[in-house]
Amino acid sequence: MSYRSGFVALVGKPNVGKSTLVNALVGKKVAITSSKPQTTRQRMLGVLHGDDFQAVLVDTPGMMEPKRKLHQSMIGAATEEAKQADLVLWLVESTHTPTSEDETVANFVAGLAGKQPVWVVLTKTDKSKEGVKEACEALLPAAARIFEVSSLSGDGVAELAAALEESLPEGPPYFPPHQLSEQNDKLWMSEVIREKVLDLTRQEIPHSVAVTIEELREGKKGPDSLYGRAILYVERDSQKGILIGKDGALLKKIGKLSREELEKQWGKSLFLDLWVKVKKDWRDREDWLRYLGYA
Ligand SMILES: Nc1nc2c(ncn2[C@@H]2O[C@H](COP(=O)(O)OP(=O)(O)O)[C@@H](O)[C@H]2O)c(=O)[nH]1
Ligand SMILES: [Mg+2]
Repeated sequence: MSYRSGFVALVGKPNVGKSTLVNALVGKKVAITSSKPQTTRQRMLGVLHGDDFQAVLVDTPGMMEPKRKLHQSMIGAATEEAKQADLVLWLVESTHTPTSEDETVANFVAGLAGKQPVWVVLTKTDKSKEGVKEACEALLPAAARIFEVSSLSGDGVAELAAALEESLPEGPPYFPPHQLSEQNDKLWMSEVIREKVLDLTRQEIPHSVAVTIEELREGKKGPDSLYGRAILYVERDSQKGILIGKDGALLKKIGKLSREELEKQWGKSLFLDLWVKVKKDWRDREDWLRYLGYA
């Protein structure tokens, strides 16, 4: 039998469950997720392996109205990935009737539909609302197929994976058998820390934080230990105070949760050194977006 493979881009408005679905399809956490919109800032890959089959899942930032330079590069990343993919999955929440944001994505996707297959995926079916499916069909009449999944319960995930396996074109394996993502350790570490910030903070703080890893090396306790030093950049002095918290409590908690998750994944002990710095309005600064890997 010939080998099948391809790039599958997941697109949709923020918070519809793109990253959670990538993790569910891959069977391992390869992308961070949170209840806050705009969690994913750059392309993340997850690899779904089968017999003589490989789907490279491209998790993209949510498409929304660009208010900052950061958003422009996020949207740019999502649209570029979609255009280059072999197949596009357009995700819509089954929990709400489509909004104007969904319509914006629908218009973009409609432009692609003539060139590459686009499937609609209704997400979060564990909480779905009636009539949403029909409303989606009205948005994109040309949609070839509609799938329904819950990444939380797992319902429909295997069916979607099987459909990908049937539909992707003949092609080469892009990644070796056991590789599930392409994120290197430093990028993954910065993402895990950012996920904890997203979980533990509110309002503008989650969106104002960027994380860089300044050092990641063997720790003092030998080959089974790691030492990592990260900087959490915020946009204003007031945000720095909030992120550190009273007597450093919040920063400690961010460090503890990040360390525990990374230690479990890597099977090594980790000493994690976190610093908070202010970089005024970095989200609107081209040079900083580049430095942080977002542009
Ligand atoms: N109930 C339910 N919640 C989900 C499901 N998939 C994702 N979520 C939640 O929706 C939120 C956004 O998910 P995320 O994957 O980060 O969305 P993204 O912005 O599209 O990547 C998170 O709080 C997830 O836990 C699902 O199948 N069911
Ligand atoms: Mg995401």
